[in-house]
Amino acid sequence: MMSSVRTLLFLILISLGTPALSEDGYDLWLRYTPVNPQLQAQYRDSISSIVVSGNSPTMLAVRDELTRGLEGILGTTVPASLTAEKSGALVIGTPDSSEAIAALGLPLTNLGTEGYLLRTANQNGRELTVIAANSDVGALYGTYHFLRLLQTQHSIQDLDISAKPKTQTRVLNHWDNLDRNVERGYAGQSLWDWHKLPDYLDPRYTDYARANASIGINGTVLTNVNANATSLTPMYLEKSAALANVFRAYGIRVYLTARFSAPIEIGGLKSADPLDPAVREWWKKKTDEIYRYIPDFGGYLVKANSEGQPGPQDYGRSHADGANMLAEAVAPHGGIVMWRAFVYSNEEPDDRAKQAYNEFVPYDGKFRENVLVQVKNGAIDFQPREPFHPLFGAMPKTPLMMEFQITKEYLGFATHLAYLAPLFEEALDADTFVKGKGSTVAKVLDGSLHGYARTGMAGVANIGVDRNWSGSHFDQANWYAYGRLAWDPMLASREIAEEWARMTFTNDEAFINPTVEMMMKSREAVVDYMTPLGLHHLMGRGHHYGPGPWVEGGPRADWTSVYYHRATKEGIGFDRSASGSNAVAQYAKPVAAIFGDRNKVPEQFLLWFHHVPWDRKMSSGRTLWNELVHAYSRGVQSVSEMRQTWDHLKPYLDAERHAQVASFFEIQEKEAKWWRDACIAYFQTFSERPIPEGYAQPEHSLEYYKSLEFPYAPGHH
Ligand code: BDP
Repeated sequence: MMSSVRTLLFLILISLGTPALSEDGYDLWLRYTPVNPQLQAQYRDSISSIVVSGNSPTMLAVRDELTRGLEGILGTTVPASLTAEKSGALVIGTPDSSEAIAALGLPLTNLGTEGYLLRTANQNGRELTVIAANSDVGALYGTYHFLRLLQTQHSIQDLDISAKPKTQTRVLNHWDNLDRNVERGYAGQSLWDWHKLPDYLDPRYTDYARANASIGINGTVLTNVNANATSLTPMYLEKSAALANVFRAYGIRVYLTARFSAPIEIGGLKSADPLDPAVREWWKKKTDEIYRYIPDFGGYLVKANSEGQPGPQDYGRSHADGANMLAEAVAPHGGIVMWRAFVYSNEEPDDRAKQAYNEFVPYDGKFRENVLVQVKNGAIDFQPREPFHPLFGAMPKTPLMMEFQITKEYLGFATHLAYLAPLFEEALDADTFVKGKGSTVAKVLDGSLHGYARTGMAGVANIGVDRNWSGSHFDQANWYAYGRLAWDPMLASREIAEEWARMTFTNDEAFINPTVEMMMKSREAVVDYMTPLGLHHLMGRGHHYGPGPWVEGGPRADWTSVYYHRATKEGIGFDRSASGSNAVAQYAKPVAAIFGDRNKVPEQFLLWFHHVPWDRKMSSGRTLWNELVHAYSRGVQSVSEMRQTWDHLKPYLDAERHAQVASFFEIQEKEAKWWRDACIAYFQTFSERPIPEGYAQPEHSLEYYKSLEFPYAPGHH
């Protein structure tokens, strides 16, 4: 009796699909699990052998990845073969390395060094699947694309796909310190085990490179923008060189941050004046030395004259003077300088949102050709929502690259689910109108709008030693989406979400649809419960954990919340229209006309650009105050819904990952409510209006929220 019940249970379980084995997230989106049996049979029919041409380290990586991937996906080992003599061969290489590919005469000329073709081809009656490129790295990218097709259960019959990246420099910026503390990092310590380098090469470095190559990332800045000159000393260059040696096969170049005062700190000079010949000579020598360690060193990333960092202005020189000095040093080696536009000063009385534009626009055309100016997506600082940075479109003669923040410093650290691709997409799709309608930020970045010779995108990494790399399973999606968008800024966030979810969890539609829906609304939920209607910079002081709309005083006005929300008894919001700071004038006229008019500005930016009376009627018919309460409440509600959705998805994935996401949702729900209640309680002291009927009162007093302290919140120093 018992045994037949057991058999029955077993059969039911089988028919439901075997519960997945426990997973810890380490494999990211490169899990290579079996696809459904029908497809598996089809794939096996199409691929009966692998022919990888060439034996460069990159082609060895191709062979390893394919072997590993196909074995997992097809559930069988696909033999490697030297020639494509049989039907069903999967041939990978370049016309130089592969006779079969050369003989096909494929249209590769327009694909550059990183593009590739995936083709089904016929050769002397044999059917082949071909991954062809002009370079080994192109073949590697093609390989990952091919594996992605299998992982997401696409047909590989009659393949005819060609792709190449739309930006050249696609880098992660690690804000990693030499003591392994990661500034604004929520996934544990830095991956770079500096102390054990260069002798011990953690196998994880290779997996890091694989993950990046799989999404087209081709560079990594190893060190924090708040830089330490020690990273440029021989001892550390040797360590960086060891990492570069691991990454090279995967098409990834190493970059370092350059501390502007390094000539003084490690060079023994009296000055770091960029026009001083001795200083210039020092950087040349130092750069030559770096290239001796790392022959394909990518170049420097620099944060200068910002938040206390040294820079050319310490000597009365300009950003262009500083950037050009370093650019001259790397130029003979083919390197670049990424000079950050994230500059603002408390001494400057003007609106912080205007300062980068004011500082940089006069220098358009004054930078050397191998300098890219790296601009954050918005004019303040990686807030949950910002209008696009007015510098985009305003420097036609200077290549601008985008800087996104993948680590969620302002969107709930690692525990809140906030899928960032919609945020990235919103910035990329924003229309600058500088050359008429359709002059999107994406077109600035891919170089097409202004004819930039150099292009790039940077993402501040969310990676650390946590087993799942990013601190949470869903934060892996942000790393993934960043890479995909750097490769092609026109991709749709929803498609990226689906692709990622299929590879990371399962192809089961019953899981995919609700999960993608949940991801797509997740960032909007954060905006709602933290900073709705254009509010910004309301977080706790220093560590940026939790709400702190009351933050005022201290060393700098532009590091307080009151500077940004400007709440009074009459109203709330920062007047950046012509009657206020006139930041709107930094945008092209058609944009300025919309942002500058409180009746035309999208409500999501209302309080970013305008100071608005509490009783103003919103499009919903509610007063501004009631709308604010409504938005904050809606954000909390959204999180509850996401949490419930996730509870229902339990049958579709392993218990380990499900449980962690589930408990993070509990944290998020609690913290969303905390944000809502604290902000409403605080803003109510200005609005002096009741919480509208049907909405909950804040759970605690304002004094309680203000009394909370978090001296050990992660990511702070
Ligand atoms: C801010 C971070 C700070 C960074 C700075 C930057 O709070 O830790 O150093 O950005 O981008 O958002 O330089």
